[in-house]
Amino acid sequence: MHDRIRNARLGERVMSAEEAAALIQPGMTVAMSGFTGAGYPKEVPLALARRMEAAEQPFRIRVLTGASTAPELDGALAKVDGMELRLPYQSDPALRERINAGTLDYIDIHLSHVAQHTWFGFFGPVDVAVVEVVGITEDGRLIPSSSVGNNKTWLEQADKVILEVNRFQPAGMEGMHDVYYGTALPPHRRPIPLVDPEDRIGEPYLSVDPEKVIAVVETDGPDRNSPFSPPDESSKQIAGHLLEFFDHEIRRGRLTDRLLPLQSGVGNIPNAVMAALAEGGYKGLTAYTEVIQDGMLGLIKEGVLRMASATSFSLSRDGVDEFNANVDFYRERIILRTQEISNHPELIRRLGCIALNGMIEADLYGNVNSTHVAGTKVMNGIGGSGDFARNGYLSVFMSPSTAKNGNISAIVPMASHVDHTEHDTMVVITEQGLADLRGLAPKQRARTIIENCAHPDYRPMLEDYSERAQRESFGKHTPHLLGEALSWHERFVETGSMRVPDRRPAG
Ligand code: 0RQ
Repeated sequence: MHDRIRNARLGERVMSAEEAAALIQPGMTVAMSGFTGAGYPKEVPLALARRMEAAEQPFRIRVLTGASTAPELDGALAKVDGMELRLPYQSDPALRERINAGTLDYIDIHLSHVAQHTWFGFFGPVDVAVVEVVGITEDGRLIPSSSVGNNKTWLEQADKVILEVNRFQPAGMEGMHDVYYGTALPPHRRPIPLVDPEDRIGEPYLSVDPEKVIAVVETDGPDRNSPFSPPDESSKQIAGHLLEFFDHEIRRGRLTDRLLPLQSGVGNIPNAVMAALAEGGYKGLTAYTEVIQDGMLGLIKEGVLRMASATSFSLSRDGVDEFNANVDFYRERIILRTQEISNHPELIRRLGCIALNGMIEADLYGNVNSTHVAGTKVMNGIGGSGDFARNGYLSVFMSPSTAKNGNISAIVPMASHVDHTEHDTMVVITEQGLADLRGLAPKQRARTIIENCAHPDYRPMLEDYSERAQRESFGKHTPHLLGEALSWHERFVETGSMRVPDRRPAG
């Protein structure tokens, strides 16, 4: 393992995951690496969960991360009820269950805010950082892993540091990262000198004060590597509407055939969009985004994408094999940055990103709910969607028009939880079609969304609501029937369907 731990002083701190986990005390705030299932510590959280399970006196910790992690971290700690607080974005089923049962506090904040809120002291002191790295250089710098996330902040803000050096991650990643050390606190901030997605403004290594490193643990395991499923029919239709829209914007002279730097969420629809871009004959595009999925590797290989800037990978096992086999090629075309830079509002606004994100529901006026089913039950979290939607050149939200076998309409009278206000939403797409809301007033927005995006089963109900709201609403600027606006969600919670009983298909 010494080729991965080249610093003699830190090499002396090597110990087992159990010994390292024993250094974490009850009630501590522990900042962990990890973003969308990549670059999270693989063994110390598991050892800590085992210790929690065996403990006579139950204890819990507060956990801060980059974004979602994996069963070995979020899942293991949630199962032993080991977290009293978790932030930000998560997607683990066991953790989600606990959060929705109300037994642990989950704070869902914009991913660009996490580092600076830590620096501002909003979460209190950070006791320990547990950070996965690919290796340690002779002079003690850290080679970042498959995600950078908030690691710079964790290493600087934590009192003590535990490093996991993961031999499974390819050594060839060295040189791929760009860690910017120029951020300061208000009122001393300066412009961030990045004007192109391919600019390198920092260093390829993370720095750590060696005095703070209390343990180094050797690991050898893969990331979460969720399997990749080919796009389904409705995702393909949504991607088709988006590409037609791009063509329209190019014809109008508002975009060129190089588009603008793309930000794309994770999941089936973004994958379909990536596949469609390749089929659409695009070349030389760039991505300024958070996550690189399998689809983006393919686009880089084909030259559709000239380069991609992100903070993390989220690859399937096949994607990892492809990346590892061609790491020298991808290192020249991919830059992984800290998440405060990948998601920075100043940079997203300057670059003019095209923000492409999924949603749970949108209402008649374009308020978007990305996070809470029936306004109360969290799915994942806002992630970076708000950073990009508020600040991008274009902000697009996409979803199938119905969920749960047609029992839920993704277009509702009033959003039951608002992550992105009507002011942040420019385009809504479902498999039914695309609503371009730019330059439209509220009543025009409602008409466009109903006509283009609503499923035919729900369209008459939405038209009926909208017409009555326009007649009877207290104020007529953004018409609503306040007693009825959330009745669709109420009906779903009570009956399992948003349909009114006499409109349900027979049988
Ligand atoms: O439920 O898992 O039980 O089958 O939500 O829905 O259609 O598979 O779509 O995977 O793209 O997720 C908004 C959750 C969409 C995601 C959301 C149910 C549906 C299914 C998943 P099942 P799909 P996706 C970059 C940007 C916020 C963060 C973000 C998300 C499950 O896109 O988390 O954008 N976005 N980050 O059945 C009830 C509805 C529903 C619904 C969908 N209206 N009511 N359930 N579902 N719509 C990444 C990061 O920032 C890290």
